[in-house]
Amino acid sequence: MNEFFDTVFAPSSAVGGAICVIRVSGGHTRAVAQAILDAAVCDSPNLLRRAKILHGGAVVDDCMAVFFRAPKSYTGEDMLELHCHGGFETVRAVLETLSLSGAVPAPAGEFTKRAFLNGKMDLSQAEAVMDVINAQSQNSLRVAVEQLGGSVSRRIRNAEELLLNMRAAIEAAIDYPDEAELDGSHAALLSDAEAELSALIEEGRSGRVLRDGLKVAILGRPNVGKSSLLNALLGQDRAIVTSVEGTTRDVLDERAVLEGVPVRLIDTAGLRDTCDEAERIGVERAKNAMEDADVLLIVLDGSVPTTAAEQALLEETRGRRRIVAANKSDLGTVTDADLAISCKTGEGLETLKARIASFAEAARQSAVCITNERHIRALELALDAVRHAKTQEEPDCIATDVQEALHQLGTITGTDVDAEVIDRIFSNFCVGK
Ligand SMILES: Nc1nc2c(ncn2[C@@H]2O[C@H](COP(=O)(O)OP(=O)(O)OP(=O)(O)O)[C@@H](O)[C@H]2O)c(=O)[nH]1
Ligand SMILES: [Mg+2]
Repeated sequence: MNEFFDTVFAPSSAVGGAICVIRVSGGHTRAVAQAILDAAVCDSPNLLRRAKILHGGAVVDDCMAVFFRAPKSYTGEDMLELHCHGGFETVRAVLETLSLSGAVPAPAGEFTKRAFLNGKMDLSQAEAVMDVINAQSQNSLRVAVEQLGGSVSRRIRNAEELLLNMRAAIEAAIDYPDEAELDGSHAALLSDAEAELSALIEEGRSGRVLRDGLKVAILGRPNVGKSSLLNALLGQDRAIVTSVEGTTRDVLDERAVLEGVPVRLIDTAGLRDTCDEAERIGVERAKNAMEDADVLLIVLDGSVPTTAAEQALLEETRGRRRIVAANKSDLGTVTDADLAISCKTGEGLETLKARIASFAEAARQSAVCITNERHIRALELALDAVRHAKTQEEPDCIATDVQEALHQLGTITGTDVDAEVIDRIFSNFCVGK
């Protein structure tokens, strides 16, 4: 039993639909197909054929099956896809049959991991697979599909070439100190690499918004209507609303799409000094959410004058990207704010949505390509190394820094990455992908 350790299987579509696709991949795929199918599907690769899945002579399911011959498959290995009936019991029986044939269940992300390890795609493309599946808006889907096509590696190629040229020049200077000297043109190469990396990081910061959503923290003193606003923006009653001050204690983090922009709306506990333990922790969390947010949505009760604490909050957040909204306009407006709104009548809410979405405009308009936090971090480390290289005199020291920058770029595409990092990335995938 389980003698085909290299050959794995997993359902690749949700169980419970009309049809479930179960994938098998690995060196013993043919043997598995022969053991469980009544038709010789491996004799005609890439052709979907009707076949019965058999177990001990009994028919488990009547399905469609297709064989892909290595290396012309998703994983680069021999692969079998079974399109069987999607009912829970059928899928369970087919998986059991596969298990008894000697194949083993695939861990999360195993198929895409094998595709990466077999050179079918680079690491940034493999990561884009999950971004395609998880895309929250048309824009993030478009970018993820481009990344799946290799846009990230194309985008960093320029920086990589500048660094490779730099490395060649330094190596020449080290090997032939009499003939090759490091001159101004080498310093210029480093400056060009610095500019290129800075631009990529800037792009990534706005691109991250497309992928992970614009983080909008809703802040204000108790009872101004923060939770009411969250519900109004979501179009559903998610947060508890009462007339009691201090209703919200925990941080609520909800996804929405406003005017095509994926947004994470974060409702927080009303900011005030309090002796209540749970509420105090809530206020602490609200402050953390404020630090972390891309945009602050500060809610005032527009029907009454602002308090000293609100004035302090407005002062404290002056330099931040923010919208100040005076709620309860249905009760009259006595305070000055960017916008008067009412969660009760809906006044100003459409304008508010448009204002929130406009903060992601840069990401929507420009041809963003880098969106992944891991990639942005690697670019930042590469930039640190290049900046460090600029302060160095000795060719050896410059060479070390340039090599470090190249290494960081290599972690993005996966040409230069630890097994541990690879495992961590694929463990976030779903089973069957
Ligand atoms: N008239 C009027 N009442 C509102 C409006 N928005 C919210 N309220 C009321 O204000 C009270 C407080 O609303 P919440 O949404 O719970 O306020 P909050 O800011 O989340 O309060 P905490 O969670 O305690 O910080 C409730 O009674 C709401 O019905 C509005 O636009 N107009
Ligand atoms: Mg609340």
